[in-house]
Amino acid sequence: MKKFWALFFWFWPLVALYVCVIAPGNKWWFPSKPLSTMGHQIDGLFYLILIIVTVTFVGTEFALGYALWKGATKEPGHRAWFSHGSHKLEVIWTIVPAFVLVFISLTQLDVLADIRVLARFPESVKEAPVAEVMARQFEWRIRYPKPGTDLMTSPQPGDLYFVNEVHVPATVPTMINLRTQDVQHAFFVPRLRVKQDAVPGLIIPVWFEIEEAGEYELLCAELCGWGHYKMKARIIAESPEGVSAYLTRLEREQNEDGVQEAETASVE
Ligand SMILES: [Cu+2]
Repeated sequence: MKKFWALFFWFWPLVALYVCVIAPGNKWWFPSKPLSTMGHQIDGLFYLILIIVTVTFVGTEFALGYALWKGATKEPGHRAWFSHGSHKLEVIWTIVPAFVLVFISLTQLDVLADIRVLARFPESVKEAPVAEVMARQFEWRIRYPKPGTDLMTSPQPGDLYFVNEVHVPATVPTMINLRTQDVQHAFFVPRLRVKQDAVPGLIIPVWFEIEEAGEYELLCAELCGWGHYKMKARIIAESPEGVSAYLTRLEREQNEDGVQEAETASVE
C-alpha cells in the first residue's frame, strides 16, 4: 500500500505533462490561432510560463513520489529521520523562484511596452484613432469622426455613431480610444488577444493590427453589473475601402430625415 502512494504521486505529473503537450494542438488554451501581430508574442509568453509551471510541477511531484518510494522500501524497523528545517534548502527555494519571477518579468517588459506605451505605438496610428469606443452598462457605443476629419476628444457635429459594431481596417495598425461612461469595463477581443480595462475618467488608446479580414467578437471582461454577460459587440475588419464605404453609408443613414422622399411623393 505504501508503494501505491508513491506510484500515485508519480502518475499525476505524467498526466499533467501529457495534457500540456497535447493541449495546444487541441486548442484547449486559446479559441483560435492569434490573429493580431502582438497576439503571437502574447501566446509566446503564455507558453513560456506554461513550460516553467509544468517543469516545476512535474519536478516537485516526482520529488514527492521519490520521498514516498524511499520511505516505502525501507527495511521494517528502520527509524525515520526527523528534521527541524534546513536553512540551506529554504534559501535555495526562495532564491530560485525569485530568479524565475525576475526572468519572466524582464522577458515580458518589451511586449507590454509595445502594447501599452504610447511612445512605442506604430507611427501611423499614434495621432489617428479611427474611432472612440465608449463602454456603458451594457453596450458598446462607437463614435467615428465625420469623414475627412480627425477624431476629437469631445463629440463634434457630423460625427457618426453606431452601437455594438466597430468597423476597422484589416492588415494595418489601427488605434481606437477606449472610454467608459459609467463603471469600469474591459475591452476584450479573444481572437486578437487584446484586453484593456476601460477606466472612468480616462481615455485609453488601444492599438492592434488584425491579420485577417473578418468578424471578431468583442466582449466585456470586467464584471460590470447585472447585464455584464450580454455586453457583446462585433469588430468587422475589412479593407480600408470597405471601411470608408461603410462610413459613407452610415453618414447617409444618419442624415436621412425623410424630407427627400416626401417632396418626391408630392411631385408625383
Ligand atoms: Cu462591462
